[in-house]
Amino acid sequence: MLLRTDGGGKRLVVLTGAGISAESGLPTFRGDDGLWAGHRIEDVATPQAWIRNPELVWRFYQLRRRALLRVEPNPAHIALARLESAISRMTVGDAPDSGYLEQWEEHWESFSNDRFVLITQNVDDLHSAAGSARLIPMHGQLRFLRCEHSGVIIEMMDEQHLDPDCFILSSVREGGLMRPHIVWFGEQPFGMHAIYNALYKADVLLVVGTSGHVYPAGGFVHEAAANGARTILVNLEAPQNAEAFDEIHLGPAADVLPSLVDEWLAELEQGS
Ligand code: BJW
Repeated sequence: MLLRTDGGGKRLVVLTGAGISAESGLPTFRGDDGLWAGHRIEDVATPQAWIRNPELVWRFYQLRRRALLRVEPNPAHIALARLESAISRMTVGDAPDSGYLEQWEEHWESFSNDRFVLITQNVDDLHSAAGSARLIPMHGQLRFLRCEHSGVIIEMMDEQHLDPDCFILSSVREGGLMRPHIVWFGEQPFGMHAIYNALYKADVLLVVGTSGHVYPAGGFVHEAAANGARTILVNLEAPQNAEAFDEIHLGPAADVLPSLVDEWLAELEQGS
């Protein structure tokens, strides 16, 4: 039984990447039609790029922020939300909608002992839209901007916030800017304490739609396996860290994941 032991429930940690949002119409990073086509990664996703050419970086992220307005969760996001509501026992508060990073870190810590934690590398918010609550968006969120001087994080998705040709000024220091609330290469991902805490306690790690190219997320499967977790992958093709998984299901996540979740939930119900 995947999610049940004689003594009670097992702990499930899920890690998702760009592949889970592919069928919602968002391109992955390293596919043929990947986001980086037309942009060298170091031109848009590093703090150095922001300093060197803020107009280019701003435009790149403003177009992606605008694209959020026309995408919806697909059956894979919805399957994970169903799984969470079936197995989570603890109550969890709402994520902050503005404030400082510490407030989010506190929120993520509050559910790292739960039976379900969803870690996503995605910045698109489709998991929240599907109803996932125990969610750690480790690479940031497109719908927020962050003041580069004070660090305050604000949701800014109104029409006047989405202009690719117009920066939003920081209210703290003259000439300062609001930057994308995104983890760029060389920056520390968010929620790492809550993430490692969850990984060390995981009985099962389910990984969906990620190439394993980017660290630290590419190493989570090794961390969880070293602590005895069963490791399961759902991906379109075998990624570079495929040998680390106990079980692999190849195919589009929106096709594969809903039936796997149905199977696991049926097993749980039979056992209860
Ligand atoms: C489907 C599908 C379908 C398609 N269904 N599947 C040398 C060695 C090791 C590490 C390093 C190194 N040199 C530098 C580093 C560190 C660096 C790094 O990893 N670099 C690598 C390039 C080598 N990492 C960092 O700098 C990170 N920070 C860090 O390490 O800080 C130190 C620290 C760590 C921990 C504690 C304390 C300190 C920061 C990484 C930031 C990543 N940022 C990005 C961009 C920002 C967000 C944005 O603009 O959107 O995040 S990069 C980009 O890659 C994005 C993604 O979240 C991330 C992962 O990509 P993902 O999701 O895997 O997408 P793809 O496209 O690669 O794969 C999609 C997969 O889906 C494929 O396998 C498809 O087959 C599959 N698929 N359709 C199912 N329908």
